[in-house]
Amino acid sequence: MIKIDKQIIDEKSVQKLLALNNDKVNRVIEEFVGRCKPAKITVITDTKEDMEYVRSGAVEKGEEKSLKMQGHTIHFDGYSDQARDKDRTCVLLEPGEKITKAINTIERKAGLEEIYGVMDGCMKGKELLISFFCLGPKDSPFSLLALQLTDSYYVTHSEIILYRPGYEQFKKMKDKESFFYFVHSAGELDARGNSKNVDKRRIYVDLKEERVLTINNQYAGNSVGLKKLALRLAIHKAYKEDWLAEHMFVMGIHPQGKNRVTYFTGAFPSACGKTSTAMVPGQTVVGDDIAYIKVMKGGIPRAVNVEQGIFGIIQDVNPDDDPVIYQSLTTPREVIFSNVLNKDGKAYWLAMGQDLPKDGENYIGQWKEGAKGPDGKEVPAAHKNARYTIRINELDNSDENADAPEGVPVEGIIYGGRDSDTSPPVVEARDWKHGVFMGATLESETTTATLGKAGVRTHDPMANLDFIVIPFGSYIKKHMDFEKQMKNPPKIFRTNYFLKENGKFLNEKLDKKVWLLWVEGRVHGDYEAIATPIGLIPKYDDLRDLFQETFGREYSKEDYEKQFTLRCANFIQRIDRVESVFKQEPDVPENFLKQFDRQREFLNKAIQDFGKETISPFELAPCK
Ligand code: SPV
Ligand code: MN
Repeated sequence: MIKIDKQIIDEKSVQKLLALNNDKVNRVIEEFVGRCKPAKITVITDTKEDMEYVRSGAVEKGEEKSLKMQGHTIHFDGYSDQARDKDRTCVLLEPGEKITKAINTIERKAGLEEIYGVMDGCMKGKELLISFFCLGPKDSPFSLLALQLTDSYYVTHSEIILYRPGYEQFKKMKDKESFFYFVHSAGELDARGNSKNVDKRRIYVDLKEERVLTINNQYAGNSVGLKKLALRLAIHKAYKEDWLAEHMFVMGIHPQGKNRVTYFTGAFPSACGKTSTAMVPGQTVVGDDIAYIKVMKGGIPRAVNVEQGIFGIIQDVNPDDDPVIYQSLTTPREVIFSNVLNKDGKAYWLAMGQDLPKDGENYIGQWKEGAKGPDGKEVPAAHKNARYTIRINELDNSDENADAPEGVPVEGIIYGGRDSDTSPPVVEARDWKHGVFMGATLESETTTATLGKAGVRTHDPMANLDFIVIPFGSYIKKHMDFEKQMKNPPKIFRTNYFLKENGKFLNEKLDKKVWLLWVEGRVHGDYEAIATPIGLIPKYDDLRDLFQETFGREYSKEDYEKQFTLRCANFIQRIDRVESVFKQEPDVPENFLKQFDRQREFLNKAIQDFGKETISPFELAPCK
C-alpha cells in the first residue's frame, strides 16, 4: 500500500503503483512527496497513451513549444543553465572516504541535510511525474532499472526519447530493491519558465543509496537522471561488480567489399569529434554517448548502448559535415531542439550551412543580432551547446543490433584526443596496457571558439574525468585488470583529428573515415604497420589506397609525412604533464605508472638514434 493523500493522486496512478508491488518504490515516492509537497502526482507507464500525456503536457505547460514541422518542439534552458554545472555537482561521501581531486565532494550527512532543506516544498503547486526506465536493452544481462521523479515535463519527455521504457521491466524485476533513482525539481521558475534560484542549484550524487538528488536546473546534463547522473552511479556499481561503465560511443564499421562488420567503442572528450565519428557515412551507430561493457561467455567483451537516443550538439550539423543527422533534423519526426533560434516556427543553429535570421526567440527571450545577455556579453543566435534530442532508430544508419540484449562484441576501442602538434591522426597501442595508458593520458586542447586562452591542454582520462566517482587509482586499476577477463582483448587506438600547420588543419573533416577503415582492417590483420616509440602507425601505401577507394582522392607522400611525423619532444612534454597529474592521485597501480618511464625511454632512445626530435615515418621500418 502506498500512503499518499488521495487528494493529490488519482486512482489510475495508484493502481499503476500497486501493480508493481514494490515496497522500495513506494517508500521512495512517499518520502519525496513528503519533502517536495507536489499538488498532483501522475504515474507514467510504457503505454502510448502515457507517453502522449507527457508530450502534450510539455507543450501545454509551456516547457516546450511546437514548431511548424510535425513532431518538432523547442525548449529553452536558463541563461546560466546551458551546460553541466560541475561546481554544483557533489558526491556525498562518508567521513574518511576519498575520490579524485577533480570531483567535488561533501560529507554525506551534511550534504543530505542541506539538499533536503533546499527541496523542502519545492513542488508546491506543481505536478510530480513518476516514470520508469531501463538503462541498456530490456531483458538483458546489462539492464539496470531506474525510477525518475521530476516536476519537469521536458525532463520526462527527453527521457522517453532517450531511454528504453522500464515500467514493465520493474514489474518483472527479481531483486526489488536494486534500482537507481533520481529526484529532480526545476525549483521556482521565472517569467520564462526557467529555474530562478541558481545559487541554490544542487546536484548531489549519493552512492550509498544509488540515487541522485538535483534541483534548480533544467539543462539535461544536470536534470535528466538517466544521463550523466546515472553514469556516475554506474561507474561506482561497475567497479564493485567487475564491468565497465564508460563515456563511449558504440559503432559498427563496415569495410567496403569485405562483407563484415566490426564493432568499436570510442571515448572522446567534448568537441573532439565523438558523435561525428559514430555518424561517419557508411557505418552504423549503436550509441553515441554511454556504453556498458561486460565480458561474456568465451571471454568476449560485449557492449550495449545505455540509451536509445541522442542528445547531440547541433552546432556544425549541416548537409556537408553531418548529412545523416541534418536530414533527420529537417524532416517530420519527434525531435526536441534546445537553445536554438526559433524564427517563425523553424529551428536555426550555428554553422547549419545557411544564413541565420537576424532576430527571433532564443535562450535569452526575444533576440536580435548584437543583443547582450545579463552579463553584458554578446549573445549568438543559438547557444554553442544548443542540442537536439532524437531516437536512434529514426536514423538511417542505426545498427541492426542496437537493441540486442547480449550487446555487440567489442573488437576495438578508440580514444580520441585533440591537439594541434603532438599525436598523429591515428596510432595503435602495442598491447592492452599501452592502450589503457593512451586512454588515461587523453588530452583536449581549448580552441579560440571557447572563452579563455586557446591551446590550453586539459587532461581527461578516458573522456570520463567528470564522472569518475571512485578513487582514481581504482578506476585505472580496473581498466588494467580488465584484460585478464578477456580471451582476446580488443585492439586500442588513439585518434587526433586536429593536427595543424601554420594555423591550418592538416586533415579534412571526413578523413576520419579512412582512419576508421584502417583500424578496422588492423583488427583483422589486413594491414601491416610501422612500429614507433608511440605505437603502431599506418604505412603510406595502405592509406594511399584507402583514400583512393574511399574518396577517389590522391593522398600525397607529403601529406602523409606531415601527419605521421613523430614529434618526440612534444610527446615527452605530454608525458611529463600528465604524469604530474597522476602523481597527485593515491593508489595508481605500479604497472600503469611504469608506462610513463617506458614511453619516455622509447622516445629518448629514438631522439638519440636519429639525432633529431622529429622523425619522418619514411625513416621507420614496417612490422606486422
Ligand atoms: C557531454 O557533455 O558529454 C554530453 C552532454 O553528452 S551532457 O548531457 O551535458 O552530459
Ligand atoms: Mn557525453
